[in-house]
Amino acid sequence: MSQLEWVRTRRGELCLQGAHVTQWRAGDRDVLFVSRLARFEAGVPIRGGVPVIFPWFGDDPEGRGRPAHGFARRLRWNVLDQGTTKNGEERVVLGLHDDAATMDLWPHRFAAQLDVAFGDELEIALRVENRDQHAFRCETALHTYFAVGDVERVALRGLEGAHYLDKTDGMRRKVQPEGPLVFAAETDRTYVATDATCAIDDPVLARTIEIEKQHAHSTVVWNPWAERVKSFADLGDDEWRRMLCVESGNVADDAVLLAPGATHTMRIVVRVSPDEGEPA
Ligand code: TA6
Repeated sequence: MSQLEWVRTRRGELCLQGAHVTQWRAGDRDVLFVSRLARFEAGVPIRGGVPVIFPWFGDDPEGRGRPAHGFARRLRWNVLDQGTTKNGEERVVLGLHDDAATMDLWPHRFAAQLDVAFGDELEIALRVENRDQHAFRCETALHTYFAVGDVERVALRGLEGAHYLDKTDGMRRKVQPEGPLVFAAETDRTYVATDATCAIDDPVLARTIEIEKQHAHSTVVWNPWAERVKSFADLGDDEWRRMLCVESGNVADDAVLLAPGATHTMRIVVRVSPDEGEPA
């Protein structure tokens, strides 16, 4: 089994496969969830952290059996740059471009770049460039798994009034009522046309995780809950309670159409309060 390659910094770490951030600490506490059953094997997406989703979100839109959530999270990205910014953030820049294998799956020339800054905040930017002679449409997302004390006790703010596609109800279009989103069952919703900052209020861990989006108009909210979690070999049956996916990107109605030579960059900035600063 080929060993995966990692970049480890003082505040976080990422795997070159998938340019996959698997750890970021605010103070001395982890903010991201990674399953204890995650498989760290070549070609297998890591269950947790921040999977990079490109060029499609969800199941193969053409129904040809291509990998769910695209191929970017299964491939090895290259480190293009690494260093510490003047603000003391540890920055890693990774790149992926088309090759024969990706062309077989998706017949478009592209270059993708992920720019990660581990600091008092976690900043991740995903840039896609159309390197082809024709336009293409793609979906991009940062499928972030957040660690929570108990998903039945958290509240998610920011999506009030937004329209969403409910995957647990045949992708029916609905409108999020006023008030925070609370969780009592399997939840799998794609909110569209909203660039609102979201916030997870977690009374058990006594913290709020804020997810600011830039040029990302979709938020996907997912928790498999107690039954569906059993269908995931790389998730413990009890782990649904300690995770919540709040995923930022441009999917469904918000998919990105890129002309030849055009680029699109989406970004998230994750903050945790109360500010726990550097560990003593
Ligand atoms: O983002 C939510 C979702 O699309 C769920 O429907 C579920 O399939 C989840 O992603 C995990 O997908 P994965 O391919 O990583 O097992």
